[in-house]
Amino acid sequence: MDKPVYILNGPNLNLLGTREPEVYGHETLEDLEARAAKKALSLGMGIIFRQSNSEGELVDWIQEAGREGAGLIINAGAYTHTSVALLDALSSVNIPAIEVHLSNIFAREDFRHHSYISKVAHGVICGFGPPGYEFALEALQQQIRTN
Ligand code: CA2
Repeated sequence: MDKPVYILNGPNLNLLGTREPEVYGHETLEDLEARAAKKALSLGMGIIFRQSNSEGELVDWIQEAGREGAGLIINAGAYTHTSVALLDALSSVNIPAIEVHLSNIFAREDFRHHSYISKVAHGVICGFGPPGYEFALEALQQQIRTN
């Protein structure tokens, strides 16, 4: 696989490991990146791992992934539940996208049960904590191979 897979993380995920460990666990974003990098290496995939608190920056990166990536994994954080802009950006790209959440959003508040981006995601992985990113890499590899 020549092109890298983009792993994009949305607002407040830079705070991982510092607060709310009962919901999001103890791993930091850097730990998560290291975990994803190790898994990607074992699968022979390259990754570009990023986090932003800005919706527009995430839109720019989705467009970049569409031009330069083989696939996309996105944990859009709270924008999952609010952003038509992210839905539109994901709709515009021609690569498979997998939506990931650390927590089980369906076991939480009602407002987290709806995702704008699930409609255009190839699949959704939620509730497994950091290993969810590894599962997503495996799923994405299957998607990329079969397309
Ligand atoms: O479960 C997930 O991965 C979420 O995407 C995380 C978002 C939340 O808004 C979604 O409903 C589900 C929030 C990320 C905030 O992360 C924090 C981490 C540590 C401390 C505070 C926030």
